[in-house]
Amino acid sequence: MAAASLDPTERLLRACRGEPVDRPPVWLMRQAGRYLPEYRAVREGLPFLDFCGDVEKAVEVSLQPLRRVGTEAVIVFSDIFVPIPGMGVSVEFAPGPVVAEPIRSRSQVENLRVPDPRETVPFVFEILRTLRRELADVRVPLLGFAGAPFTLAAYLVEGHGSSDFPVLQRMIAEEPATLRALLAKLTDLVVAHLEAQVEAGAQVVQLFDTWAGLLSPELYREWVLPTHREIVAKLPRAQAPLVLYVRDSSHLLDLVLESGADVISVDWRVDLADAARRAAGRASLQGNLDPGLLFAPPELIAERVREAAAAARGARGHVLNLGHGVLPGTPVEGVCAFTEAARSIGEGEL
Ligand code: 1CP
Repeated sequence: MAAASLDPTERLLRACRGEPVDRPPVWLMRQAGRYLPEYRAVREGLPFLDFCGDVEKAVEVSLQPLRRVGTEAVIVFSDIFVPIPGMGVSVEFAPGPVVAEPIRSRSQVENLRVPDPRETVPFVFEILRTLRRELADVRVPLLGFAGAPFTLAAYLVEGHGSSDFPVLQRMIAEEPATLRALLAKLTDLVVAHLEAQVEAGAQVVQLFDTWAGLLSPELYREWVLPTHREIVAKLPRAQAPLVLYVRDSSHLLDLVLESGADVISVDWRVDLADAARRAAGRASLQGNLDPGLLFAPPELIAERVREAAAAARGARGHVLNLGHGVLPGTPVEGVCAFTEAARSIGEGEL
């Protein structure tokens, strides 16, 4: 029984919950950003955190991809680091987050506050409320998001982005109690931030654990899985399903599935058909095209989209997306080819 005329909100919510749909919904991680000339125009000249706090501008850039590239969901424009200054940590963007005084000692962790984000970053919720009003007529769903505790900790401990986070790796080995205390505070912050986003109108929330894939299965089970399970348990998932994204997680998929998240977002290193078998009805899948594919000709993009949809057919639900964010410099036509191909998937093909 695949409903013929679902609106975009019903289609996404049903796909997340594993209920029948006419075709997979489509959106893209990092669908707002530098690849769009109109984003660069609005962003011009403002420090990144000020930009995230400017309600009018953040609403505008959140909506840009809807008009321009035919995405079927809007993700609130913000960053995983937006709630962090409220803990008492000063952060700058260059262009990624840079922490002037990395968190490496027990006393620094003890001094971190776990604020109510409604008080420290009220603009995030105002942006969400405004977006929900704007989207009501077109019935486009609104996503909220947060960085997962491990990924936030990776930047806080290292001080900046890295390909292998050596200071963090050393802390795992030598200062486990400090790291555990930091993860506990970040978990509380993430729960509070996502809860407040749902209260402000987010209909789905996504947790980004971009760097957890660095770990071996043993370390992931010890350091990451408990944070995911706690977040899954504490969020009002009947109201807003939770999508969990772990980049580079092909060696971790069974553990990621143990989180209990409604949707597991996988990257292009994961075989979707295999992931669907392993999920065995426990979770829906999201993904997983290589963002680099969007530089290819439209016919090739369309073919890969159809292949992904077919590969995910065994999953209880599938949300078409990339395996990571849209790359800066991606041709807008490539992004349009992706969403068009997704929208043209008919019931007959699936
Ligand atoms: O305009 C600019 O120069 C700023 C670039 C930028 C943008 C557009 C940053 C700095 N953040 C964002 C927005 C952002 N970040 C969104 C917006 C909504 C969307 O359209 O999807 C989201 C969901 C994020 C999430 C985010 N920020 C993650 C997790 C997802 C991922 O991409 O892995 C991470 C790791 C960050 C940190 C961050 N913020 C910005 C940058 C450049 C980075 C990456 C830093 C690094 O290289 O490690």
